[in-house]
Amino acid sequence: MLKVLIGQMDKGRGAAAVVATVLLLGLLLNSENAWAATFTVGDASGWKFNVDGWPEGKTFNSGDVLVFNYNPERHDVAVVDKQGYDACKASEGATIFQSGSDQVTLVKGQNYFICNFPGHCESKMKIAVNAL
Ligand SMILES: [Cu+2]
Repeated sequence: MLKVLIGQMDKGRGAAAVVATVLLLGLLLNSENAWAATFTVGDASGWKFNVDGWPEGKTFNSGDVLVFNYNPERHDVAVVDKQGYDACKASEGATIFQSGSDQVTLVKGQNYFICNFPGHCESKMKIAVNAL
């Protein structure tokens, strides 16, 4: 009975639904990538002191990519939360990028980054980015 139902009544519709779902998912996943913007933090100046005002006036979306350019012998990029941002302190086990040309994908909501070298975050080497 079940076999008959699936075999004769729902087979075509079920297959079509699966195909449609796969196509839709593919579109959604692709469109996010296709529409993602790439921002160079600090623009031509790069990731440096007093960069904290750089996000002002810009609109960021989740999936957008921030590029941090800097000399890896002098700086790094630590992913922190609001507390770490305000206190200029990365938590233990925090993700720290240190290639000198890091690409970081924004997540929805607030994204906080600081330079984890002593004193640098205090010298405004930090950004808070809100992604829609
Ligand atoms: Cu630094």
